[in-house]
Amino acid sequence: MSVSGLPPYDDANIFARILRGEIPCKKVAESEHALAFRDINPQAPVHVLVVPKGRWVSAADFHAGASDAEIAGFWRLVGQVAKAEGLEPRGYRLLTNMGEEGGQEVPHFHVHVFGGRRLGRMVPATPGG
Ligand code: DGP
Repeated sequence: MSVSGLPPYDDANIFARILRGEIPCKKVAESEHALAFRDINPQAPVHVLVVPKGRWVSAADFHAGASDAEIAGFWRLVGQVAKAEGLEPRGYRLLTNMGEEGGQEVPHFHVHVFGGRRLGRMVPATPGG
């Protein structure tokens, strides 16, 4: 499924295990194509992860290979979570990390939804900061 250059999808990654119900999560919302749950190590008062149910590693991988219905279903749930968590119109941030330089820990494509306070700078000013 991965576009060239990516390692193969790892079915043992933690989000795959959450999707299979092998590991519990604090579920926020679910649709046919995506699951939203609270981050185990929240960085803001609201910190929700939204993951597609398919086996995708990165944003490029997901958007190149997933069906239009999967892509629409995923982003619709992201928006629904922001609204349901009371972040819209207040404000919030969406973020996706990819690969080593992007600081991705879990190799299953996901979007972080942060909110509930002023979030400050977009990216730390210093490398690794
Ligand atoms: P990233 O660096 O974008 O790959 O972030 C992965 C996030 O996943 C990180 O903020 C911590 C979170 N996380 C890791 N393991 C678990 C887990 O078992 N459950 C939950 N809910 N979140 C997890």
